[in-house]
Amino acid sequence: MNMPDHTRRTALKTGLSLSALAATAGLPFWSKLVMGAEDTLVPFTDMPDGFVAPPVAPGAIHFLDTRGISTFYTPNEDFYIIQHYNQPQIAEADFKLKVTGLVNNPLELSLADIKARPKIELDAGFECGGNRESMFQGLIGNARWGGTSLRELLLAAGVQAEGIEVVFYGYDKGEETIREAKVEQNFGRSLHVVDAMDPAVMLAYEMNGEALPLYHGAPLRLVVPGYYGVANVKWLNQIHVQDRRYMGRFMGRDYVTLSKRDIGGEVRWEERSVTKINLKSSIIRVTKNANTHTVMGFVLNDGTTLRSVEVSIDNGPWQAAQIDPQSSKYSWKLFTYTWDNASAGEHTLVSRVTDANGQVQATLEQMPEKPTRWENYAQFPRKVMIGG
Ligand SMILES: Nc1nc2c(c(=O)[nH]1)N[C@H]1C(S)=C(S)[C@@H](COP(=O)(O)O)O[C@H]1N2
Ligand SMILES: [Mo]
Repeated sequence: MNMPDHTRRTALKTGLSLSALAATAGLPFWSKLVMGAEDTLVPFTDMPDGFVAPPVAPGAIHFLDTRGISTFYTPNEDFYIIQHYNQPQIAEADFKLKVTGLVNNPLELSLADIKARPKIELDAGFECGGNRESMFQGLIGNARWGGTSLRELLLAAGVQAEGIEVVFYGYDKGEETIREAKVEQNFGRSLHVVDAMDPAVMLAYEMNGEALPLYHGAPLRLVVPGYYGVANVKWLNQIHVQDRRYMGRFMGRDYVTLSKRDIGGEVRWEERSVTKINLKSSIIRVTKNANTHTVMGFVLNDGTTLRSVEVSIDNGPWQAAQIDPQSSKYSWKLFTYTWDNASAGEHTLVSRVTDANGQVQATLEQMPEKPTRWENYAQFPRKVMIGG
């Protein structure tokens, strides 16, 4: 097989099968993402008329119109925005990051101190744990993050043997009612020390080559590749190492998925924190160019190597889609599928992703019973209307 070197490298890096990539060799994948003058959007009939994504505004949430995704990196201006308290503006001179608790060398670092440390860069895509079908999966984005290694910082601080939990506090805060008490708390999330020591975890001050924007946590945020958005603490202010679980709102009460599952042979209702991204794909756009239709979508997961992404039309056989060769371990993976001979009328399209362990994206019927709204990773059938 004749394959350019960089394609082969990408294949090795992402673990995608060479045959899946071969289909894309020769034609740059991005050219399929960008809508040309000849391309028209095929209307989804499952989308309400006049559906619009909310614009970016101070204090507001923003999700993107996934039909418009046309680049591997989400532009900073369109990356989704979620915050649960305020959006604190921290002057660089006032910013500090404290490392406290069960460490041999407590630290207090300025932004300049952090930027003086060795720089790492990594592509990571994520969605909010509350992303869902009703907003057509718009709480999503993929960016190149630049910053410094959390692991190296923790090594410099010297985590003591009893330190098992690393807590990350933001500058933002709000009032919480816990039992009957009203208290002020900062946004907080935690990682087990083993997960915090993963070399991919980063303290990021750059997003797509620019200074981290205010709404995305300026000047410094945590990025935990392969985790849902909630793990990526924005406006980071303090890292605290302790000898027990952190049970704050966003670990212990909110962003907690209740589901019925098999726990070692016993069926139990279980609550678990939203952490690693479940294996998920979704179709987000269909375009028409002359007689050819192109179906496009994304995959997100926790970084496990993928085996395939497939599309089925009107419950027909699963057909292999092509995955963007620019994809890397923790990025989103955009895919396209060329749909030949689409007949006039309404059609149902669905995608599914399979990972290298043979795990297949579940259908809604196969999902564990789950009364909470977190972690919506079921196959998402879409309906389109092909004109006559
Ligand atoms: N400090 C702080 N960090 C936070 C949050 C927050 O409210 N405060 N929201 C979290 C949630 S729920 C999500 S989905 C992501 C969103 O990141 P983004 O706005 O950069 O897309 O930030 C996470 N980090
Ligand atoms: Mo979120």
